Amino acid sequence: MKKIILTSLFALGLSTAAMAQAATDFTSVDTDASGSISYAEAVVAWPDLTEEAFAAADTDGNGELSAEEYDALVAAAASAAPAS
Ligand SMILES: [Ca+2]
Ligand SMILES: [Ca+2]
Repeated sequence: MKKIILTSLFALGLSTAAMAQAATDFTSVDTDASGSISYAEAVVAWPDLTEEAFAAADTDGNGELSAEEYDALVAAAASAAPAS
């Protein structure tokens, strides 16, 4: 089901301009509003995110990122990537 929703989002064209301007705040990435970010949700905003990096960010190992875990991932990504 989740896969179908994500596919629909891509079909709606959210993958072009919206991706370039990646909405990476927690509530935007948590597309099903479950209060946590799954890997499937994360890769929509972070196409280069590997499962390994996701697992590393998931510090409590519950398979999803809390707002706190997600913020830490974003901060790490921001400091690792050169400013554009
Ligand atoms: Ca979610
Ligand atoms: Ca977690």
